Amino acid sequence: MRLFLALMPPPALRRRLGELAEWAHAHCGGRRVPDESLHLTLAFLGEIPEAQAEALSTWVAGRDVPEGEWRPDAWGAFRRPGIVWVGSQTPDRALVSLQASLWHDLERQGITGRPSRFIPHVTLLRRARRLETAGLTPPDLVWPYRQVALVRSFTDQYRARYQTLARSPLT
Ligand code: 2AM
Repeated sequence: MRLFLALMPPPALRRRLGELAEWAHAHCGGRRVPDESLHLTLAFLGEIPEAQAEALSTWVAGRDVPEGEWRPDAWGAFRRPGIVWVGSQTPDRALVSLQASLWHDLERQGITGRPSRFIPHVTLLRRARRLETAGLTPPDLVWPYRQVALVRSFTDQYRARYQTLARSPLT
C-alpha cells in the first residue's frame, strides 16, 4: 500500500485552507484538493508491503513528536505536476528538523526515498492552468501541531483518498 507521513490540519485551519484553495482555484483553475484531503507531507514512503505497514503503524503510535507551530506565509507552485501550494518563504527549522528525524527512523526501518530537498507545503490545486501566484494575497496562517499521522493513499474511481492508519501519541 502507498503510505506517507503527514501533519493533518486542525478543523478551523482546514476550513481556512479550503477557502484559500477556492481563491487559488478562481485564479489558477485546475483541480482543487477537497478540504478533507488537505495535509502537509513530511515523508512519502511509496509502496509498502502490508506486514511492514503494520510495523510502521506500531512505530508511529509510539513515536513522540515535539509540539510546534508552522506559519505558512507564501504561495508557490511546482511547474511539472501543475501544483499550487501554500508554504513558508523560508524553510521552517522545526519542521525541517522533524522531517529529518522521521527520515532517520524510517531509514533504520529499511525505507528509502529520502528527498534531497524538503519544501514544506500544502497542495491546494493540481493540474492548475495558471501557475502565476503573484496576484494572490499572501497567506497568514498559524498551524499548531502535536501529532504526525501515518496515512494510506489510494485512488477510488474518481480521485485520491486518504485513510489515517496511526497517529503519534499526544504527550
Ligand atoms: P504533494 O502534496 O506535493 O502532491 C500523498 O500522495 C502525498 O505524498 C502528497 O501530499 C504528495 O505530495 C506526496 N507524494 C506523492 N507522490 C510522491 C512522490 N513520488 N514523491 C514524493 N512525494 C509524493
